[in-house]
Amino acid sequence: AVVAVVRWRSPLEWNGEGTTKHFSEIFLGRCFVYTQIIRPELRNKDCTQIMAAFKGAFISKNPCSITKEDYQPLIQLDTKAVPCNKTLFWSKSKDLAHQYTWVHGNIFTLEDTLLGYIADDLTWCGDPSTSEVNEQSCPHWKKDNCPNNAASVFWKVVSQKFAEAACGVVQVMLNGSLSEPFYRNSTFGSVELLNLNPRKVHTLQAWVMHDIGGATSNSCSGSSLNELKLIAMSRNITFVCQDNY
Ligand code: NGD
Repeated sequence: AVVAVVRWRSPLEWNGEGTTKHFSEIFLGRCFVYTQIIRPELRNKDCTQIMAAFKGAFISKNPCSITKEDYQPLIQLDTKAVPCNKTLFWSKSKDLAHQYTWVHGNIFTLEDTLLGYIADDLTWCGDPSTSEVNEQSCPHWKKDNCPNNAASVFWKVVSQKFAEAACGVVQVMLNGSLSEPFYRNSTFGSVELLNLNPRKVHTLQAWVMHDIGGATSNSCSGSSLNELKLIAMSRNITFVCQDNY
């Protein structure tokens, strides 16, 4: 007799939270809100196609071996660039940066663009043994020694594209209540800053914000901002800094 042994391999276990519950519904909901209501000029975008391209990057794959190429089909579906002088980067100041762009209405962070808007605060990963998302656990970007996880690679790819497309004056909001408001290994320091195109971007304007009630400081004249200034200048980009705008 032939005995078939069916081995059911369960998804790998990781130290991070699993894929956000109702991921597909949230993804499609956000995509429709963005393309139908926030930017109706994008109303002809196909959200189902965008989600298929997004999932195609990581579904059924080892969640620690995701590559930038995996996200290329997705990137090619998002074509709308931010107008010149309207790009805002941030580092360790997400909430304030988003409150600012929300109130201002005509300045854009990555999360005010389609893919950033859809993915912000979501968690996702796949598993080689299934074509579903892994809702049990996903690699933790610090605890799992897994730098090429689905989310980190995604943010690297979209941050790079966002920076490459910037033009004119670009702005960055930094957190002056930290000892290193500019941190070279952050996404801003390691991806966005280095992918600004000096032929298109003439000035980098830094806004260094401090906690209200915290110690007053003038971070713009400190060593951390000086490091940023030197990198900008070496790339032929004029650097301007203001504390507590
Ligand atoms: O290595 C990581 C990592 N480091 C920080 N964070 C990380 N997530 C990973 N998967 N892997 C998380 O990203 C952290 O919890 C923050 O919520 C967020 C940004 O980290 P932060 O504050 O250190 O700032 P970064 O300079 O690294 O990145 C912010 C800039 C900003 O101009 C956006 O255009 O880079 C763009 N971005 C990068 C990563 C994530 C945005 C996001 C986002 N919306 O979650």
